[in-house]
Amino acid sequence: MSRNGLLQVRLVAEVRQVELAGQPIQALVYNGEYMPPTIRIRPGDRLDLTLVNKLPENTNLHVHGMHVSPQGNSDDVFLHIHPGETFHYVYRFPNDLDPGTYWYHSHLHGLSEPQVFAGMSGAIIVDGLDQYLPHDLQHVTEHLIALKDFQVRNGTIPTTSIDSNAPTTRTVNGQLDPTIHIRPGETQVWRLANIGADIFYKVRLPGRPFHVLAEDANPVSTVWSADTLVLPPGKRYDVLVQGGPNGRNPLQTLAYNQGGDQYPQVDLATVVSTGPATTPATLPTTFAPAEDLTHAMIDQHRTIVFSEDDASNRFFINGKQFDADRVDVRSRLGSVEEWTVRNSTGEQHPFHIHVNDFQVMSVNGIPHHAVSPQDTVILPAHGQVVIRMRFTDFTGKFVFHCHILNHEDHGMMATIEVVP
Ligand SMILES: [Cu+2]
Repeated sequence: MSRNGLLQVRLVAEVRQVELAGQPIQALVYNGEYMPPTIRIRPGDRLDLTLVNKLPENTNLHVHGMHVSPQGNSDDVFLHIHPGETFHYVYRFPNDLDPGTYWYHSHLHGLSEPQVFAGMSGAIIVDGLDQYLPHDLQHVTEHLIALKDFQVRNGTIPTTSIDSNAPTTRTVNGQLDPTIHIRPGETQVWRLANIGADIFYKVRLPGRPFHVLAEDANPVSTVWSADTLVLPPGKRYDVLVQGGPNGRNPLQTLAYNQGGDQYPQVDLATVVSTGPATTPATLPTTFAPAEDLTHAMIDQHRTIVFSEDDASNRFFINGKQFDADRVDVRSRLGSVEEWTVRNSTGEQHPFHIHVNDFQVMSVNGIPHHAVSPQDTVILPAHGQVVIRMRFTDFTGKFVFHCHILNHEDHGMMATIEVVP
């Protein structure tokens, strides 16, 4: 928790033995923990983050979803922090930073999948969603539900030849099937976040719909409800959940076909509804102000194509593999662009861009009436998504990429430079 607008955090990246699902496993972790500290800040805060690299390889850090400068010692994923090196990040978050759930993780191209898969990711919560909630729902009990999966090979989480389609163990906050308590009729805030490397979740709590307050830490203009929420890697939803009748209810991830991988149904956690029943609160409908780019003047149209070559395990954006020294897209500060992002492959890819959020306008030609911006969207197999975004506040070079980190490491990332 920040004090007087400043939060100081120290993260030590190292190889450590941790206990996962009751067994000792070698992992790559921050501060000795598979589920490292949750960073909690407010809009306008400064975060001074010291990253100590005790790994035998390079690493770096990305604050996913943050509207913050990509330059200097801020959110620059082109940095290489070498073994033995200590680096001081300083993030100056704007006063209008959106409240909700974000996350941090290693973003070193070529090593992002193994480092995140072996444990190097954690959650960030920006306070302030309460301001949009009715008075009786402010300061209700909240639960972070951070989703990660792990596999074990010879007592170690594998960092080479990771098979995202192999049997895997799904965890919630680093725990196997933890218990979440709620009273019958009680309303809670749940912060769902997929902070894993490669796999998707399709989350359901039978009979208890999720009422979405924010998508990718963007508060919605109108609260929407869903029985299931699909979270590709990188995705977050802040939701309201109301407790069901006394008893136990599994929080599940349902079977999901990503097009390449097939994920089975698994129970993630056990929700225990217990205690005196309360009358469920009336849920909000209209929520927060959200910018709508539907009628914006478009300064630039672009087409972006995601493709892959299965035989060589290479992945491309506009026919090219990632090159940190190349600028693929140059955009003007303050301009609004419309991108048609096409997926020419037979599997889904979650498109993600740093620094600025985007508004989804259509999916496969069907208009999408967005109630909030987002920073991660699934590109359907052999399909396309049209997005609009405004490049505000920050100049500099950053990236957009597929958030299946295996694909990102193998080339499915490109650079964008926002210029004055
Ligand atoms: Cu991909």
